Amino acid sequence: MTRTSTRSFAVVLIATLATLRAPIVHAADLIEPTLVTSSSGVLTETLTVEEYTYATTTPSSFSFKTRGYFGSSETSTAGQTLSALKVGPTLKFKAGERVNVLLQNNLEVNTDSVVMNNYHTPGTTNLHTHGLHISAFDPYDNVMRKVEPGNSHQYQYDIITDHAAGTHWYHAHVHGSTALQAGGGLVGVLIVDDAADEIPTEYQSLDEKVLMIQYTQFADVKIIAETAGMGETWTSTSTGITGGMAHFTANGMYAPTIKIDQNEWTRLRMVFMALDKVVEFQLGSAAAGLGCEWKLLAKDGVYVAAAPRALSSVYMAPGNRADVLIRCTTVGSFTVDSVGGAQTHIGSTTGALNFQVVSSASTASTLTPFNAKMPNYLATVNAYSGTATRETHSLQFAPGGGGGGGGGGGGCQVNYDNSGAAAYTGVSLGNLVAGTVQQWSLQGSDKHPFHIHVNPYQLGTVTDTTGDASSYFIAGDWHDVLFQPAGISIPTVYFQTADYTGKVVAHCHFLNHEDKGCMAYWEITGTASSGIADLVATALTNATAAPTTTPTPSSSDGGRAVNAARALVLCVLATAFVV
Ligand SMILES: [Cu+2]
Repeated sequence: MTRTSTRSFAVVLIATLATLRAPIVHAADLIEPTLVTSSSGVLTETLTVEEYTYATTTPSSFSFKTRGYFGSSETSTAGQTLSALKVGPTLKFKAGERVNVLLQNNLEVNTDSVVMNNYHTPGTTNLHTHGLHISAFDPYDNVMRKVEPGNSHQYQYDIITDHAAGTHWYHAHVHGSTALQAGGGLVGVLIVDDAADEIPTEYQSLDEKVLMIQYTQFADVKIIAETAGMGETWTSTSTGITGGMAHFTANGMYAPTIKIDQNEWTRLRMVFMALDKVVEFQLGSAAAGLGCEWKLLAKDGVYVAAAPRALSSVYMAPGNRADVLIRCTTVGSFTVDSVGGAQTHIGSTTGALNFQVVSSASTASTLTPFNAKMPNYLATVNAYSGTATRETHSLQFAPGGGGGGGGGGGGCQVNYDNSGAAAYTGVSLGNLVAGTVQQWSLQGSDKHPFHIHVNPYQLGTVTDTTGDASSYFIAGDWHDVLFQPAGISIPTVYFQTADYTGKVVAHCHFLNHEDKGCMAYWEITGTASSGIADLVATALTNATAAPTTTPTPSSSDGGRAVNAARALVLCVLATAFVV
């Protein structure tokens, strides 16, 4: 394994015997999480879940006990005090490779017991690979798996040979402790690296920065810990935490300076996490004077068609990713701001992200628009008219279930196929047959972000009345989290049940709502195949030409065959599902 550990995560240790006041950090430069990459086709890493205390003086002064992922090359800071939130190592690998992650749970022993659809067992954890198109069976992305305090679990992910390149992330996902753990900082970034023939080489060589953007709602996380009867153990509530302390961090740092080179495009791999807030980012007022522009490259780890696309606002709900290209022609500083709005929840924040354009001898150049290579499972399905079976379903996030930080109102329940809204029961809501077109109508995704595991979905018709000519949401885009901002309507999404059988989990990605019962799952049944016969891969093309209508056959499916065989075996071996 190769590591870029020379830039180990530069959290500043504060002597625990000294005062709790952390050193004031004036515009520290952004530091990226430790990068762990694959070598000879294999990535091996241990993620240890450890407690630490985050102590900051900006934007307000407080300390907060929380939890983070520590990689095997990082110094354990268990029990220490840090001036930045600890973000897990970035795991970067390619399609066709094997990823081994040993999850070591060093959390405190639980003092409570499971209470269905309420916050419970804060010490129990697991790992979800949000956005990866992989099996939900052990040892893959089985979010029903529980890793108890003091225990470990070996995950192994064989990434199929035609897995699309993209930006994804990982986080804890035990129903009942997800909001506390992921909302408290148990997050890290996953990158499926570009294949040589996936996007133009001019894009592969761009500078890029990982931006794990968290809007941490400390007071709400505290209340969740108190609900589980472990407020003091989990968050040191005696230090006093109020709602006004919620703030943005980038890679765990408050308001770091993100340096980009003048005249050069930089790729930002943005991942957003908050408990139950969404954000609309726009370039701040200083950007225009510096000749700054940004363009959209990918959403939720899938390249948009005719990339890069003109961009005004970046809309992100918890769990969303946005790969954005940014360039300025003049040296100086500018911000990316969170703008207010009826449904953006996070109010106006100038300087959610802070950039500095550094002098460079480069001259500005243009980028050639392209349509990325797309694998079978991402073949256009939203206008499918072939002979494959079409299953039509509806999913409504209906009010109910509580779910505010303190368990108050504002939550949701899943109403599937008009069966009546109900909280999660731990029972499958039905079967989805492998190799079918899934056409799902969504309701309530203007209040609750819709997330589904295993297969991302393609947007159907989009109605955008916001007046944003570049519209962030266009029919045909792929998402795995969808929150409709005010003025935008996306009633139907599509996907094909390709490559995998087994559980497919869907939930509101306001994770406090999920813990409170706004979650469901289905079983994909039948025989896993590479997908619907007439929905097949397309090659990289220049976007000035129409996307090819005579798709290129997909490459070797060795990885898929291995996965399918493994899934069948593991299906038999899988442990019984227990809530
Ligand atoms: Cu919700």
